[in-house]
Amino acid sequence: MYNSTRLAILGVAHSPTSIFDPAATPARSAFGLSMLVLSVTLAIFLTVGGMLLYAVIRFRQRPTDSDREPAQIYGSNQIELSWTVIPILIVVMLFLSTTRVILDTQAAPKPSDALNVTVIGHQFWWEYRYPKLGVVTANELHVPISDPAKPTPTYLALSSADTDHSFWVPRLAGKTDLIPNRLNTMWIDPQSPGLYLGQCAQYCGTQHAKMLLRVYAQSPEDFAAWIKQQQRPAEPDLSGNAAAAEGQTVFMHSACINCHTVAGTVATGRFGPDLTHLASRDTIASGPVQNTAENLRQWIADPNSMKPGVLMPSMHLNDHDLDVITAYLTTLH
Ligand code: HEC
Ligand SMILES: [Cu+2]
Repeated sequence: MYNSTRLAILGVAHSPTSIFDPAATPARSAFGLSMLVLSVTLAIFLTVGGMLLYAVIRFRQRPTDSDREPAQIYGSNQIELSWTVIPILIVVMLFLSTTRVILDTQAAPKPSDALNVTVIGHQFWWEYRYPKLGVVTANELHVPISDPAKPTPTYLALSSADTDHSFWVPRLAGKTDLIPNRLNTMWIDPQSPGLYLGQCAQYCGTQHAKMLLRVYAQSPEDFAAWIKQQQRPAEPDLSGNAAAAEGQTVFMHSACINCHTVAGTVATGRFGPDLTHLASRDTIASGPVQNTAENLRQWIADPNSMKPGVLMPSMHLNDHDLDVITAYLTTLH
């Protein structure tokens, strides 16, 4: 029993989205604050509950009791003062600690060399733009890890293209909403490399549940290499790959280009995810689908079968066109 409870608690702590396992400064300070509030309120609960339990048992009615009410105490200044002053002190203490965490997180001065990423929420996927670096990608956010001795935080500027969404990667920071025509900001500074998961935390429509978040925290070298690769235009070498070459032609002549961008081509649509480096991503459809050739093909044939309510229509392509478009997309590294 003890062991299974312990395992359950450890399991929660080690789940990839556990708030009990913070891995960046904003999440860590929110975690510290919640533990403080929890311990204060737990102490109050135990004191009040304990006294109540004691009174209920100690002063319960016994068969030998008379029917008269026991003597009542009125107007003890000491008792009244203590139950007024102590709670006020507790509330002031909680207020000050909360204010400090809010200021530390929201009013932290931004280093001039901080990495800026613009995050745009869409039904039902994430657009990430690195304005100073000329990189645009979707669904998989890459950031450098931050060394506490020389912090390199990533600042996110969040907005929405349609309705409200909310960016929540519990191990990195609290939630921040993405609201149309408004710019919200937040920052993260993961300290160890790894994949941090999250989920859109504001109901935004049918596929809200499959609007997952993936943050790849990388060493400075790995991050620089990733940026360099994303900055390259998509120039797949299609000379030895007839299917992909044909797929490129079909793609460029179909409605795909109204919604998708492949940098350096006629495809400049912005309604759907940028596909310039699609093949460099682990997943498609904002997290729930592994980026394999079979999945890509099924996605293009009928996105609704993988993500019901999705805003990409089925283009009713024939098997041949599906094959060649898939072949083309898998070359977009
Ligand atoms: C009406 C606009 C529209 C058209 C036309 C369209 N798409 Fe999409 N596409 C989207 C949207 C929106 C998404 C994001 C869906 C989601 O994840 O919720 C998407 C997602 C994708 C993805 C997954 C990208 C990722 O990184 O998750 C691929 C691949 C894709 N589309 C390929 C195509 C191809 C190939 C065509 C043409 C046959 C096409 N799309 C036509 C809107 C469109
Ligand atoms: Cu959403």
